[in-house]
Amino acid sequence: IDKNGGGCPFDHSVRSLLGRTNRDWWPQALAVDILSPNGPVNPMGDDFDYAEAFKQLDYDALKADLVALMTDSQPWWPADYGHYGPFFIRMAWHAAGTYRTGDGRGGANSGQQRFAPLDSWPDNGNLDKARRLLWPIKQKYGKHISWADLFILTGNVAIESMGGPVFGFGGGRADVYEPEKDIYWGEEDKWVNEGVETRIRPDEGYHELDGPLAAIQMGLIYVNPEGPGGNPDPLLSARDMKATFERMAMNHEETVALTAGGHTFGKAHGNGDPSLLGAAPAGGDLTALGFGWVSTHESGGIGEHTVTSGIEGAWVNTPTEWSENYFRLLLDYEYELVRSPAGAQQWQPINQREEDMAPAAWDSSIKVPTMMTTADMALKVDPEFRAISERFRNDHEAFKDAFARAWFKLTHRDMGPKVRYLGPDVPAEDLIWQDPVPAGTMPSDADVDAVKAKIRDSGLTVSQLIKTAWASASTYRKSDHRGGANGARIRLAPQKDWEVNEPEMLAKVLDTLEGLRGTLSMADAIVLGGVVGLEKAIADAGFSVPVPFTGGRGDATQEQTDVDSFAPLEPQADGFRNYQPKKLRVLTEEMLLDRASLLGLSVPEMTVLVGGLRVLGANHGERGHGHFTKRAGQLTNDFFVNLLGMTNVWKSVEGSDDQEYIASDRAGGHETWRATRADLVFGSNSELRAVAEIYAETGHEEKFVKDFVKAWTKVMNADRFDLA
Ligand code: HEB
Repeated sequence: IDKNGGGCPFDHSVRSLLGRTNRDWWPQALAVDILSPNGPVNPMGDDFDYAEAFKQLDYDALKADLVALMTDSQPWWPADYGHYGPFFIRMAWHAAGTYRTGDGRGGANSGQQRFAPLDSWPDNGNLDKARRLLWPIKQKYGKHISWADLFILTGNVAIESMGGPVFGFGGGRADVYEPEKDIYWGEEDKWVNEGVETRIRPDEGYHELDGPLAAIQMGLIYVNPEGPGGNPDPLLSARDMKATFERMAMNHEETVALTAGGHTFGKAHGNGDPSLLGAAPAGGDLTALGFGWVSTHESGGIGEHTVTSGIEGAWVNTPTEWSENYFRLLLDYEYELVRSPAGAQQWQPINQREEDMAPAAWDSSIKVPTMMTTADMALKVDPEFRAISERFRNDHEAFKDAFARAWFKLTHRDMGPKVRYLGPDVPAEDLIWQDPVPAGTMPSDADVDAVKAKIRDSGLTVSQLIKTAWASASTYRKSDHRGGANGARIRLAPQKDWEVNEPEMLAKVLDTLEGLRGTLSMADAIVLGGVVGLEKAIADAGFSVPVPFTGGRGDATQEQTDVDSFAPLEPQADGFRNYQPKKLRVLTEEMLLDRASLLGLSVPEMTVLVGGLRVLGANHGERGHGHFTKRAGQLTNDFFVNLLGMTNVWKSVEGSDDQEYIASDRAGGHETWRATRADLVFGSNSELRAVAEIYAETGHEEKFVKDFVKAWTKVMNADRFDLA
């Protein structure tokens, strides 16, 4: 959490894993989740297979309906210029734009824009109307199209319907039915429009965004259109755009292409008094049925009088057609700072020719000046952005291609490998950010058995085999479906050099496996090594529990691996391996919980894995923390038995800053064990203790082994989308 942003807007004390949550923002919100223990929230049930349902979708009919919807203006929310296209592009961009590389969370893949806090972020103003415009279509196609897919597909259709370039579309984003609970959006208790501080403040020593965050103020997708903290300085805005878009996996060229391409369409809304707007949806009136920002303006604050960002006007003279006008107007005119009717700071072309003015959104016979936000001005004023802008202006085909590709990446970045994409518009070209893995072949049982026998005789220890398999598979994160054992990227840069993976030991194990893997891929051999290690540990403990193995993984090459883009997957801490090189702002046990969450583990799965990994000797280095056993290498429940009994008295090791603990025998006083916070939490936290007790109970020795094998196998196969 430190690595991807050491700066923090407050102090350097411990912060909570989740920061400010929905309940903090809206204490009065209905606690629907008290029903969660009574059954799954998803009304489609566990058997529902979205991919299957999507395959039966009449995709062309849906697209045709979306095209028709673009110009079907509704009186309750009239379309600017008679075309909803720009509005829907903003909806799709904001659905995808919350993605951040640091933890892979955010993004479009579960349709979170429907839920708090996102539905009520100031930056998502009035997008509740966009979703409601789509409802008749969602209703019509039902289970065959998820909201999450519909947001993105609608954005694509909008671009296409206005003549813009589109690279492709992949479906496959299954909906969820409750807000994400595992995501950190920041600690601040004020929104951007309530004057919360901006997060990058080099003058005060805050050079970077905190943790995985990718927005500069609470409630923004990326940057404040009026400039950092409302300061209309285009150069500072450029600085923040670079920082935030990098965290969305976009380089500076992609950042320019996206912003310019997006603002080739539509307008900003600020023709009225923003103080007349009501609460955001999560705090909205019951009778508004989910609508927020209801205006008490005489006209109802729609059409001409809409207030969203507070900025007013179109960027170009042709806001519902793809064109070359954005860079032309940006670069050819000088701009002056003005205020919109809502009081927002924006930039207006000086001496604008009438033919370069935009039609009024509500009456095309009226001409109004165009505008640029401070963020747009960054593309003109910042020297690096300026060079890119000029190149794109002079080479429109290059701009088109860059926009189409960057949009595709923006909207698909969190979908994981291409095997997860569905539908007829999936582009054939492989893209490096998809982390391509060549298809593997399913090895025969005979081959698997032969390799197993060789691994058994190789001299590799249980600890080495388990560490290597864990290191390979545990990079997986369900947030953006990246990482995992498939591809065997553990043997490539950057993973092979990560400190958490103990590079020297790892290289030796991989070298040995390489020599005996026969027809198996390395990715399979690594996981099979884990199976062999586990089977030995189980047998040595006196049990006979089989360990399943499903081969068929492929091996990626270094060329198929973007070293920079894999860097954020490096664990800053891994409680499963008792790895934590330095104290972080988030507690060790919270980091463990976070990793378990990204691995998609339940509480019992996390618990049984930690207990098992400790006795198998999976700790980073030779640290004996949590190694509560005298029978090393046997898969026993000793971790739980020794943690929960009253034999030991624990205390913090002096000078360890509450990172290391030591136990002494209550009666004899001699040292017994050492531990970290990631060990002791299973005794101290009442919920974890309750589960730990199950694994310590007499009669549950074999259950422990079986549960461990199951959870282990789940991690090993977490990225096997090819099997589905
Ligand atoms: Fe944007 C709109 C800002 C990026 C697309 N934007 C907008 C607005 C603002 C902005 C302020 C207005 C709103 C209202 O309504 O009021 N953006 C911005 C910023 C940024 C951006 C600051 C960063 C730099 N965009 C972007 C992107 C995209 C976009 C990337 C895509 C691609 N937008 C857009 C659109 C629109 C907007 C399309 C229009 C909408 C309508 O028309 O409704």
